[in-house]
Amino acid sequence: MTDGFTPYPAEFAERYRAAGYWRGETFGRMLRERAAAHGERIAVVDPGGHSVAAGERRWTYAELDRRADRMAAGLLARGIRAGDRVVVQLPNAAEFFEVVFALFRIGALPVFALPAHRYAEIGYFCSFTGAAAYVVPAVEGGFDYRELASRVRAESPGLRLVLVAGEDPGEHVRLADVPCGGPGASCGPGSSRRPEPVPGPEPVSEPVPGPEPEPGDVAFLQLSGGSTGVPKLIPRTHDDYIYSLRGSVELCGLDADSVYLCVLPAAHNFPLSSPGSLGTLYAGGRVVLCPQPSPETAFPLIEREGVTVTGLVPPLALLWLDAAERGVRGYESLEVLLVGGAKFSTEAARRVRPVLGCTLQQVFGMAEGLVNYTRLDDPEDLITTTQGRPISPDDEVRVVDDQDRDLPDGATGHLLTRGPYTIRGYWNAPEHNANSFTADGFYRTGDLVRRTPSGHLVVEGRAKDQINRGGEKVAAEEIENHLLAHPAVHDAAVVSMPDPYLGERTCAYLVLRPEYREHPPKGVELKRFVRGRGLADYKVPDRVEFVETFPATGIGKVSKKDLRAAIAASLNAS
Ligand code: OOB
Repeated sequence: MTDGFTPYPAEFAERYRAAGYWRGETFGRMLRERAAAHGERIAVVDPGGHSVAAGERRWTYAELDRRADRMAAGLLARGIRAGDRVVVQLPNAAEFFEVVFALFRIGALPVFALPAHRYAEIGYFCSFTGAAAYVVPAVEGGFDYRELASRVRAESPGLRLVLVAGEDPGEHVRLADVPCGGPGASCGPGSSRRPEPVPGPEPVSEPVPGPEPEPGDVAFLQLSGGSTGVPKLIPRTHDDYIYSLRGSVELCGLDADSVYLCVLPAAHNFPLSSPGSLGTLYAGGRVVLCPQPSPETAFPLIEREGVTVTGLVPPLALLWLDAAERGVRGYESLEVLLVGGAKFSTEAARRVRPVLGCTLQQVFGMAEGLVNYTRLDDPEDLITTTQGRPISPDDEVRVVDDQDRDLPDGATGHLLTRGPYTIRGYWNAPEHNANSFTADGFYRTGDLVRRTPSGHLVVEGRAKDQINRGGEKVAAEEIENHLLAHPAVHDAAVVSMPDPYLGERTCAYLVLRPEYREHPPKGVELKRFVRGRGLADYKVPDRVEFVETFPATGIGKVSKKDLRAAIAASLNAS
């Protein structure tokens, strides 16, 4: 499967194999091996209480392995093939793993959508990837994904199959009716039997028919936080991603006794792989799915399941710290708390050990590849003031000025990176690739960093046109395009504004068309307009400001720097 994929140059691939980073593993075989080694151990705990399943499920490695096989057989029977793209948009439910491991085994590529995505994003993912199938819950968080799926399907001719996890699939197919291939079971699109209860541990089942994916094949498409008009897709291979899992498992101290709480949306790169649920499964540990990130939900689950490690974005870490300080208990078994996705303030970082009694591990990663961790045995000072250093000795990190000239340690510049688990190109995006990668294959992260003498990186800011809303990335241009579709809007510039809780929120500066200036639309109306275009909620501007003209830079471009300064000053004054 090389369509749209920029391969690693042969000499690099050879080097990464020779160094033992790429070991020829695939996700399908990884699960098979874990099931063979310790089939009876619990792999996934889903406490239920969501629309996919009311009750608790505890799946052993053998059961997850068997379910993945049966789901794979059922998907094959319904026409899903190697190389097909399948948009997966599931809440933190056990079925997420059943589906993605089934797709990994077939060699079909999950496209990892987030539960917050709506028509604008999903419609784009389906059409851009030519997705063959789309997997959703029925109704979750008050939102009917079946209706979204019907709308998207009507406009995506390639979308052959919508699978609904949960009881009432509406006009679509119930996910639970797909698995087949169990003892004596029929297998085909016509089979609508209820799934048999899967009995306890039994020998691992037969492999799925068809050629197995190769370790160098693309395993899935992850989403880029983005800074352009439409999101970009990130092709990750079995070899490269599994290496990042192995490295993360080691640096985060995971083993078969680790219990990882998956608090953030399971499909996001951070809770998926840093070390995340896939790292935990790689280590043979236990993944506990958290249906909701509040301390009131998470702490009792940590206590009950003996959770040892979890990952949070900074706003959630603050919420947990505050709850613990108020006397809410239950978190005591936590040994390591990973915080990343956005900058964690030194002040907050210093509270982690005294308040939660565990080791903080800062993580500065990106779905495109490079992941930095503070080490568990780093001095407290490095843990609280830096965002860590790369996983791999072969992660090449350059800090450069505007002309791509290398800067010395201590100077702030653009972070460029290349290495054994960083992509060489976005999927099917030659024009973006020309801007996002240097000629010799370094990825331009868009982050401004400084390197300490110890090799740790400190994130100082961002050069990309993106707002980091508590770890959720908002591409300014994407929102500007939606605002420009409003009849009253002549021009739009979306910038970040400081926020004590999320770090940043979005502010949309608008220049109105002359005929609307006397009676401008209300801010809420514009927000409603953007939401009505089917945009994920976190992308709807938090604030709308009207101006007559935009401040300009020396060469006449909109000066977002001045707009950011203006909104920060006005917030300070109020
Ligand atoms: C993670 O991945 P993405 O792809 O959602 O976002 C990547 C971007 C980075 O380029 C950087 O701008 C920002 O998110 N970021 C941080 C950060 N961690 C990520 N900025 C400051 N401090 C940090 N600790 O967000 C992601 C992927 C894997 C692991 C962790 C986070």
